[in-house]
Amino acid sequence: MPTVVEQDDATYTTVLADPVHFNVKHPLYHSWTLWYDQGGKKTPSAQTWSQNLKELVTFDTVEDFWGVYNNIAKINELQSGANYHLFKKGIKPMWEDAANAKGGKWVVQMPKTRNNTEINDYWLYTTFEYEDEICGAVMSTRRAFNRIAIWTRTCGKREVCERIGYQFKEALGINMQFEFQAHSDASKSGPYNKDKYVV
Ligand code: MGP
Repeated sequence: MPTVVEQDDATYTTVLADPVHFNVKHPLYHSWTLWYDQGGKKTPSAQTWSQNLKELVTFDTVEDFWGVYNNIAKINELQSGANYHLFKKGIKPMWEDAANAKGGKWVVQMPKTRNNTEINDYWLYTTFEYEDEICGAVMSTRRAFNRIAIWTRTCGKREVCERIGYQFKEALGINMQFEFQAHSDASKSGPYNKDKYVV
């Protein structure tokens, strides 16, 4: 029997009550766009790399998030080298985008387990106090490991940055080292460690 919430003269059926015929949606604070790239060449040119980025879908409600999540290939089903990028609408998942240019990323890299399914749910746990600082998240699968990264807007504010790192680590509940790397360093070849924080 579906749970129906009655309010004034309107009748609302939630997704929990009836996953097919629900008529009310819960807005998210932001619209989010999901992008995909299948990886490949070791050091692609910026042009080749961005041409491989595919914009998949944009959503702005809880129900539409679940619709997407339940219908896309799970991360452990993607070919090695592939990445999902979930970014606030309007921010491209690349260093060059103005929102990312002065930012960086918190990264954790996990060896693949035998059933390799834990990675599929990690992005459900990534909510933050400094919400404005968050640009997006990248989930990556490689031959021997999976990786999740949270991209932030500004890398100069050490305190805020570390707070995000701690929250990210707490949310995932993984007892490993999480590292922060500035995009300006990631985009250079050779040694880097300018804005590198660790939690
Ligand atoms: P990656 O996938 O972030 O690194 O970037 P990874 O996983 O260490 O390397 P992989 O070879 O195992 O995939 C891989 C390469 O993609 C980089 O060296 C760049 O050539 C290119 N690339 C990645 N990003 C996020 C960007 C970007 O934002 N802009 C541009 N121009 N190139 C990028």
